[in-house]
Amino acid sequence: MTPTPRRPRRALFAAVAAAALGVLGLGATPAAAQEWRGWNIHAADYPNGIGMDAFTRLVAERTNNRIRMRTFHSAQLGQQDEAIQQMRLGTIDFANFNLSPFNNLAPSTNVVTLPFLFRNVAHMQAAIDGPAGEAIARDLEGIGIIALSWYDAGARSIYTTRPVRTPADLRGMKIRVQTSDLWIDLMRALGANPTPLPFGEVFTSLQSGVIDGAENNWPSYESTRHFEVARFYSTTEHSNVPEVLAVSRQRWQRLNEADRAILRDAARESAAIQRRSWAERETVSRQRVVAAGVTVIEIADRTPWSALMEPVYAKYAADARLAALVRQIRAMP
Ligand code: BDP
Repeated sequence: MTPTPRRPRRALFAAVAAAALGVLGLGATPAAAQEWRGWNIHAADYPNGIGMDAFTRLVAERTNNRIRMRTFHSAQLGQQDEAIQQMRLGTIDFANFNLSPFNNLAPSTNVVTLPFLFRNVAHMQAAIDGPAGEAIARDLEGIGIIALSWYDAGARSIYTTRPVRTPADLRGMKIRVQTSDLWIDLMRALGANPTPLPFGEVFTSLQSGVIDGAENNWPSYESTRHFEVARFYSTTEHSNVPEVLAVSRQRWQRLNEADRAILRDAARESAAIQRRSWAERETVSRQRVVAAGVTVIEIADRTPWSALMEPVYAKYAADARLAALVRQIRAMP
């Protein structure tokens, strides 16, 4: 049967209009037409991409494809700060973010960014799966972002173009940080010259000498190839800030309770997958950079570093609510 020419055109117009309204967050897109756009800063084969792909697969299976999600890996939808704005506006539907870029927007994220707060990964996980996660989820909801689960991001350490063994070696060096006041103050307290830059600009900035170093975990140091230009990795392990898998509140508000439960479960399962993959990738990444000739400077005693962090705690954990959260985290077994 040949359709009349009018019908498809009208259907096409309706679909385009529905999509446009959906993008603008103005109208309810029919459930059958849901196609969610996801943001990921990392490549698809990074543990976070593996976690996100598990999330979207589980949601598609459990909703019989009513909710189809597509993750745009490798920052195809923009850099981190733009992506956060787009999530808040509802033009990006879901994403995985490190919690540091929320420091200036959601106060409790400062707590889990604080230097030398967590004793180890298990301590960090207990905090983020417990009281810290609850506080952060509330703050994020207030800015239009619904936290569903928490991903690991290991310990962050400083890497540079010249060897750094003590805070004195860092003096005056330009070190890239994420866009966050806490990070700027933290680097300043260590004696460095903090330089906020988007993640995607770090490689060329190291190459051209705009910065002398940056700080990150093993997998990011390796996957971005920063190790090719910053050849010294000092294991300062100064922060264990975790990550969130989140959905835009605009989308969330249009879901019924049953679908919300499906998303929450899928997100939790994806976090378990991400965390397993993370633990493996940390080892592999370290081995890869060492094989590529990077000098690893083991910081055996971190006291000279943590001793300088007093002003950061005084400023970012001073507020009664946040100070109580810090105490609660420290008291965790
Ligand atoms: C990585 C995080 C990523 C951040 C990046 C950074 O996974 O979300 O954007 O660090 O330093 O470890 O910007």
